This record gives sequence, C-alpha cells and structure tokens, in this order.
Amino acid sequence: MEAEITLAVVESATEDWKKYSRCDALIVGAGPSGLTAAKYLAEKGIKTLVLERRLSLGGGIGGGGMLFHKVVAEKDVKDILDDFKIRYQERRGFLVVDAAEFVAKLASGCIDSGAQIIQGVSVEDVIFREDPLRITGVCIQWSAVNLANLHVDPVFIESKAVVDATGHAAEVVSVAAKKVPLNVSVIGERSAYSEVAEKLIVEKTGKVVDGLYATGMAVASLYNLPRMGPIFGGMLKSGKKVAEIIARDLGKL
Ligand code: 48H
Repeated sequence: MEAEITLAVVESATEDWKKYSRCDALIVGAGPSGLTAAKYLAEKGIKTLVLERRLSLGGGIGGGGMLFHKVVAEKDVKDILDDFKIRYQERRGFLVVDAAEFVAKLASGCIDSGAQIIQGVSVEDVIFREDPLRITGVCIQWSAVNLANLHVDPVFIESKAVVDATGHAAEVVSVAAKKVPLNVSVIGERSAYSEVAEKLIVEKTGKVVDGLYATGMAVASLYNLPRMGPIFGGMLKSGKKVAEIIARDLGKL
C-alpha cells in the first residue's frame, strides 16, 4: 500500500511537470499581483503556471499592516475584489480586507480559473535567445536545495511569457539585467508616497523585453517608483493589466 501512496503522488506530480515544462505564461511569485495575473490569464484559456518559492501563498498579504490582520485597497478595485468574491468593509475612504480571506480567495480564484500553482520552487535564472533578443523561459530549483546550500544544477521551464511578480526584490528582472544584454538596470524602489505610488506602478506595468514582463512591486524596483505600505489595489490592477498585455501579445484577447 505504501508504495501505491508514493506512486500516486509522484505520477500525478510528474504529469503536471510534463504538462507545464512548456507553458504560455509563467508567473514567478504567488503574491497579490502574480495570483491576479494568473487568474485573468488562465480564464482566457492561456496555459498558466505559478511558481512560488515558499510553502505559503499570498506573498506580503498575510502579515497585513505590521501584523494587524487587515490591508486596504482603493475603492476602484471593487470589480476585481468581486471577481474573486473577496469581501470588504468601507472605512476612512478605503476598502478594508481581511488578510487571510484575501490570500485564500486570490489563490482559489486563480486555481478555479485553471492556473496551476506549484510551491517550494525558486526561479534562479532566465533562458534567453538573441537576434532578436528575447526571454524564452527560466531555470528552476527546489527552494529546499537552495536553503540547504547544495550545489545542484537546475532544470528549465520554457514559456512564451515570463512574469516577474517577485515583489520588492524584482528577482527575475534583476538576474536578467545582470546576465542578459537587456540594457535595463534595477535601481530599487523609492521611499513611501502612497498617493502616487499605485498609479505609477500600474502605468509602468508591462513588457520589459520580449518574453519578460513585470507586475506588482517588482515594477517599483525596476523603475525607481515609491512604495505605498499595506494598500493593495495597485497590486491587483497591475496583475490584471499584465494579464491583458500578455493575452494581447499571445493573440488571445
Ligand atoms: C519563486 C519567488 C521568487 C523566486 C520571490 O512580495 P509579494 O507579495 O509581491 P507583489 O508585488 O505581488 O505584492 C507586493 C506586496 O505584497 C507588498 O509587498 C507591498 C504592497 N508593499 C508596499 C510597501 O510599501 O512595502 O509576493 C512575491 C512572491 C513571494 O511569495 C515570494 O516568496 C515569491 O514571490 N518569490 N518565487 N522564485 N525567485 N522571489
């Protein structure tokens, strides 16, 4: 019987890895921007994989504002919250959302739309091609291997679109900026200026180079835009916008 348990787990997981070793959209990071992007991509029939380094979803949401278990959003994201069936209270001009509900429903909305999420996997590098220059996928490793500091070679996922949704660190764009002749440098984010930060991030969300896109706080780090604290509407709008741009680029609008 125990061997059957092993085989059931390994065979089923292997089927997923086979299916997603080539995908249409690969989202790196299961924070608010990545999960939102994944839902809107998958519901258009785009084969979408989300890879998350940690064994938890939601990125920076779970800690709320300084561990108070709530975050806020501007009122103009009611439609996105409704798409995910996330409830909110109106207070002081904002929508207040419970952090646990926010994480759970973003994740379930993304999964129910047909996206695949795999946790415990880190993206450590990109794949590129020249003439014309483009990003064609990523190098991946079990997060546990990195934590154990073992020297193990990665494997690859090919994807028509790779999305950096890694938050403040902008890890995918940063590694590409260092190792691929992109002519891009990641300067890092600016100090807080909540009034303008979200709008600027949404405006600058999009393609970095063919095949590589940025969403969420990764956009702030890439373009030296201000941070905004525990207000998440911009992350949702940025995720939705990057999904629309990719769908258009893939001819799936
Ligand atoms: C696999 C990775 C890798 C990797 C990181 O930080 P996040 O929540 O990112 P966003 O941009 O969706 O949301 C940002 C928001 O949470 C936030 O921090 C805000 C609004 N801050 C404002 C302020 O003023 O501070 O999620 C990123 C996710 C995390 O779960 C990481 O574990 C994961 O990406 N990740 N996964 N491979 N190389 N790097």
